[in-house]
Amino acid sequence: MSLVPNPILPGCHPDPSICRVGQDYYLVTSTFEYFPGLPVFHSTDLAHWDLVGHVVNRPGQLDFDGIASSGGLYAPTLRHHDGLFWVVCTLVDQDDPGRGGNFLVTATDPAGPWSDPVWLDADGIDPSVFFDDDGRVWLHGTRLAREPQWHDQTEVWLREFDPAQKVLVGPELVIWKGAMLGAVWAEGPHLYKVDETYYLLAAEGGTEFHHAVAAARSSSVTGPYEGCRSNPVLTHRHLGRNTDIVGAGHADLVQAADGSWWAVLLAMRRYGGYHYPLGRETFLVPVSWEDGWPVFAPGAGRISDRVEVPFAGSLPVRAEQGGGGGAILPADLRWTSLRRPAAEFASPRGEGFSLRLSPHTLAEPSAPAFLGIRQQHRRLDFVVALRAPLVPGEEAGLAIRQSEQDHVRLAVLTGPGGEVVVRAIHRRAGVEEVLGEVWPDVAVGRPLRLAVRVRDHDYALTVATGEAAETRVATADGRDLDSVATGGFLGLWLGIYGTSAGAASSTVVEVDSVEYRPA
Ligand code: 6LW
Repeated sequence: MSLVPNPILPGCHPDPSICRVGQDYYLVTSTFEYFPGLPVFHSTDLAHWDLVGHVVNRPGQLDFDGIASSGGLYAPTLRHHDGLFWVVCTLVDQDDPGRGGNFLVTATDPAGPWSDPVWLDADGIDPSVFFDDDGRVWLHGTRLAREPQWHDQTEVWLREFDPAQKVLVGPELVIWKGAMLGAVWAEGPHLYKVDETYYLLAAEGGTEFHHAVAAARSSSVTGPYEGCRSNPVLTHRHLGRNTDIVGAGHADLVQAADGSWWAVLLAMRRYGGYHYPLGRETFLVPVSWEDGWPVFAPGAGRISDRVEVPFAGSLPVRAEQGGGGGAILPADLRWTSLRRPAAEFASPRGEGFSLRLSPHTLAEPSAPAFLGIRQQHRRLDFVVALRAPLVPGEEAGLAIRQSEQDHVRLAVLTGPGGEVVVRAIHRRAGVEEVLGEVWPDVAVGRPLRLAVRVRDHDYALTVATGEAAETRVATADGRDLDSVATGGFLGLWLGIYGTSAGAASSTVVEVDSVEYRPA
């Protein structure tokens, strides 16, 4: 018996989808505009998860250029069938609905390589795939209701898929519109077959405070689907906004090798008021069956911060799960850039990177020189040692990123007189405000240590030279940066960046090390 801490994947890991192959579990989550996209995690006990690769890791697979933050890759579904892993997902461009769409990629090894996408003739988001035991394959997903009875009403469609031709075939059916009258955003559907009955899970209420999981069943894959009388089968919305874990929804089921059932789902850890800078995280709950219906977190009815997984081992918690801490080496799979591969501007060097400045800035939906990792802890130190031989007009440093429009930079600049300036800048809804500035007494290009020391909602931004004590430049407030304040779907990223702000540049910033330490 082992008590496993929830969330199983802390930090921005929304929309989890899971499958089992023998003794091995695999899980993917949404990544929006980050690259590589759709991390693949592996576990043998549902408790310890290793990041083994990404589904989207070649620029030729998908084009993210110009897709604004919180567009990009939405809720993927991961399944395994006949020796092949399948991911179906949506590429979303909120400014250009004609772009992107639903697609399928496959791989024999979940760590990759994954195929190029096959585009599916289906609109909406949150596609899923179900392999029936008669050999038929069924795709389903969510779209705005064609004939809505209320605002933001969605419907779950179902259509057969021909795996040989890789096309949708036959009639399209609408099988679900939500459990509650007036429910918005019935989404994230997944179909299963258990004991000859077809089950549909779908989220509803929207992926914020009112999120919920609903269940329905049918004797036929095409329906009609009968809602569970216990719906919503899991939610935290009735617990109020002061509860620790909010927004529970978007679940996927898996049967463990020992026959027990489990669900992974997203929820948010709120603190310091109704804010959750860590974003939507992946949690685990046990599931039992009663009267032919799934019971989520039996006896508790809610996500707990520790979950008993009888077959879980007592291995140390992995870095991906917020364990350990220390230098994040260049080869660490947690590094992500924006929209395109980091290799286009960064080269590994020792414990860090040589970072070539990009003319793009963090304010553009392009591929700025940015490399970051998810914030996974309420309290942590993120420390960057760098040398930045910048000319006036260029900047490089540390960023706390929500989006193009909302982020905080601790920027190193070279002033007009050739002096080093370290400036904390908050870009809030697209408007920049200087939070503070210091002038370290050091020559341009000499070593600097930039840090953000996160203590709940205080993000203290500091600079130090050599062995000297650090100077606080400013303190940013995480409550201004989380998606409750800014909108969008993301948690915060902490990273390094460098920009020549539109100009051509041959400047290279040497990032000697980056450390992430839970405090
Ligand atoms: C999405 C939808 C959702 O695709 O959030 O939790 C959207 N639910 O299902 C993006 O994560």
